[in-house]
Amino acid sequence: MLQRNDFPEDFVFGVSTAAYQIEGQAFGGSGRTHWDDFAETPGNVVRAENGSIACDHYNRWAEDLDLIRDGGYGAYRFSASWARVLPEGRGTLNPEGLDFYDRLVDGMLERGIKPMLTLYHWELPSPLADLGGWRNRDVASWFADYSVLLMDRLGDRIWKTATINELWCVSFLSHFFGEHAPGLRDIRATARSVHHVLLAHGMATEALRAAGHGDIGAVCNFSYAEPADDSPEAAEAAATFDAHYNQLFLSAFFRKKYPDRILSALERHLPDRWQDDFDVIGTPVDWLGVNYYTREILAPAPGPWPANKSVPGPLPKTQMGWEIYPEGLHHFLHLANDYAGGLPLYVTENGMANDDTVVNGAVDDSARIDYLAAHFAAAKRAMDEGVPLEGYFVWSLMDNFEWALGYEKRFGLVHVDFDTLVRTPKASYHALKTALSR
Ligand code: IFM
Repeated sequence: MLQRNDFPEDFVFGVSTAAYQIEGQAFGGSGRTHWDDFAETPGNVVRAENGSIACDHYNRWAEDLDLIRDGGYGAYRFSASWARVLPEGRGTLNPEGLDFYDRLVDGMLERGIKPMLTLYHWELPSPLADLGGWRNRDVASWFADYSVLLMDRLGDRIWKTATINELWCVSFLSHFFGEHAPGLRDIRATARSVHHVLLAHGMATEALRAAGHGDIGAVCNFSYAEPADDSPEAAEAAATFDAHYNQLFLSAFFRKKYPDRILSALERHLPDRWQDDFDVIGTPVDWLGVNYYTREILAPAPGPWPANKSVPGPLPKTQMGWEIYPEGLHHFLHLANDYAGGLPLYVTENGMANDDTVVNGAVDDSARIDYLAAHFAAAKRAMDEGVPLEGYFVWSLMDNFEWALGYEKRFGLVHVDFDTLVRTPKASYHALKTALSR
């Protein structure tokens, strides 16, 4: 594994989490979210699990921040729950919620950890979902208002702010593939959610700047698109996947347009006068976050757009069934740099799920150590080739609620026993601590 000294002096290593996955949505006067509704609906989430208790981070945050400090990390990428701050999504504030994030941020600073805040990591307040959620254009201004309100309280201590985590998941995964809340499978809803989530990002960025807040970034997820064979049909299947998954959001942010392949499929479902929003959508950001885990093998499939399907690949896989493909990280750091034209880049998420168990007080997750070592090396190779990567955040600090897959998939450097909520640092936590210590 590469060591701390192999990276520049000011390179930042951190860990990532998200509010609904760790906090415990039931605590502290938070409002209901569309993930609570989705999880309560049979068949959506493994064992019908939900985030109401999660890792109980709402109450155990100090212990968790100690783990980050003791692991030698310089930064913590966390998210705020919109419904914890504004239980109805707008209107009346929940002072307990704001106080929680205040304590959390102060706790980071007391421990020498830089706070990197994500404003939205997927738990839309249910009252806004009732109004159409991401299908309703007004969501963009609701999100901008919430963002300014939260940052007016925290912004004096926040290191960097990301608007919306993984816009592809907010739109496609949730409105086209139906795997995340609100569980829709509808192309018109997808096109609208794509456009509105981009607009929300742009409006929040502009509103935050106008309110005096800076260092604002966008965070996208990427998955390498590999054709299943040498046929032109497989190449087309991979190109279609690459267009909606990897290129759409970068193109919108940095070229102020949708890729042609997206327009030919979605243009008739976009809201009226969508072209007029691109100056807001493309308002400059200060940095770009890259979330990367795996690749997809694409084959053609009968039926309407996207007319492709993922097929199993030959490489070793994680507990998610995801192929381990570090070359993809190298590829996407270059792609991100091509679009972002020299802006600072961060790997804002990378890591793997593993079927980890505690044996005699220890967790042997050597597969995760190997995974991270290979991905650190891929990132370093891109840096040596000139990519301005300034930091790397491992997903995740601890095992947590893996959305529709519940608590079974374990991504943490720290094991969580979901009966007792006891935290046990895994071998990977100890290995990274040794590798990254100064
Ligand atoms: O757990 C998720 C996270 O919420 C967003 N990015 C991918 C992770 C692993 O699936």
